[in-house]
Amino acid sequence: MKNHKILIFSSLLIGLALLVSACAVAPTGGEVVDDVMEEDAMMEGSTLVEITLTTGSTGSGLAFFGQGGEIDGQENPVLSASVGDTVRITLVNGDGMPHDIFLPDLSAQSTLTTASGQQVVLEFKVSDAGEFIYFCTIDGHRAAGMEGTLVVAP
Ligand SMILES: [Cu+2]
Repeated sequence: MKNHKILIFSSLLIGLALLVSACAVAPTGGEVVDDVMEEDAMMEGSTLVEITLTTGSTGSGLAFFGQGGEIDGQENPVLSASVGDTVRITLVNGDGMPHDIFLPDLSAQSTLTTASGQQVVLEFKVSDAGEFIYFCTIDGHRAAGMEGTLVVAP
């Protein structure tokens, strides 16, 4: 009789242990689902690369100047992105002259900024690796120095 009680008690313990482990498995299952959803978001979404450039004079000419981040203060900075990124360039007019920014290889061109302090935003997605020229299309500005490169890493 005593052995029988122990057997029932043991069975109850085992049953309880199974229940607990079943519950413990559930959150892990949830995490797997989350991972799949995150992967989907990464495939559908795109990393946003935000770049701010300010127009100004160099003393001998004109240039785009990096504003903020690693390119801060750089004259016609090399811009960096990776394939699949969305690049958002904010062009701030720093000198009151008309300017824009144009990347002919990517068919991306901002509208004009014509007054000091006025900013325009150009956004485009990069789908190929390579080096792409950017410049200002206003007559004489590219020749005066307003030209740089966007490097898209594979
Ligand atoms: Cu210009």
